[in-house]
Amino acid sequence: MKYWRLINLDRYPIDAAGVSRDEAVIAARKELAKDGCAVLKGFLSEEGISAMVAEAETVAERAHRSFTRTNPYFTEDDPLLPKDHPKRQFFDRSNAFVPADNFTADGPLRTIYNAPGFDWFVRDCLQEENFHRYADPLADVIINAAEEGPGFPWHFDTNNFTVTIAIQNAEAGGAFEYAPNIRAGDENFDDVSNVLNGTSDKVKSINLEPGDLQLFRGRYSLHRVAPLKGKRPRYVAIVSYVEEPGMVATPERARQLYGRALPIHYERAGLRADALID
Ligand SMILES: O=C(O)CCC(=O)C(=O)O
Ligand SMILES: [Fe+2]
Repeated sequence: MKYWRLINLDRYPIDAAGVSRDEAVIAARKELAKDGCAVLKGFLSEEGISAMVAEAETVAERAHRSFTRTNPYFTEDDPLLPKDHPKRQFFDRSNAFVPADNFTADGPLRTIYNAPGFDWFVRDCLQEENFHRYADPLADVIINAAEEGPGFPWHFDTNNFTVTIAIQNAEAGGAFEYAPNIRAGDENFDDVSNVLNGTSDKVKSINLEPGDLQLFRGRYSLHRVAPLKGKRPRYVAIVSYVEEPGMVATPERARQLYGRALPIHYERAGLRADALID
């Protein structure tokens, strides 16, 4: 596949230095500075969207499903806190991640990821100093295939930013909702509580459409994917970058999210153990 047919290069000329590329970067930076979220509408072409839907449908059955109950902080319950504290609010979460080794080099997802200028463009928008591709062969590019159900409940991300490409929406529901910078100063548990119980006026809602590229700083902004309805699954591609070169997941995390771990996960974990002994 040819990247120039999949990406809307007229609007986002990521592969060519010049004024229109710079304008796209500046527009995204402005959105990110405002509330930590930039949506680059129509990043993919119509052909790009169809190719991504077709690829998602082909690999969806290979998704690894996992179910957890989680609070917004991904921490354990703390029985010393009052019952209504946000750290004690647990929600059902179901995940179905298609691991990265299901995406071939000539398929649309990897063609977009490997498009000349793609990494550089994303990095330039986010203005990140330390920016490397995730070296995890199960997780550098994945698809989240979400079916009817609770969506992805309220949480703060543990990573600095997330890069996603919307592929297909559910029949109903699935809005991306977020409370911008709600804990940028302190933890702000009162406001967080209001979001969790549905009484906050600080929540923004966006409807991502197939082909949109989203850059989101989720560490300080409480967010969720609203409950999903209908037979059609919601497909989102997630492209991962990290702060240090060569990083991979721990074997435990790989098994939890992708259902298996590879020799590289064990090797790295072993190396780390050796380093500790030294
Ligand atoms: O599926 C999405 O749109 C984003 C989900 C999310 O918040 C995350 O992966 O941390
Ligand atoms: Fe998130």
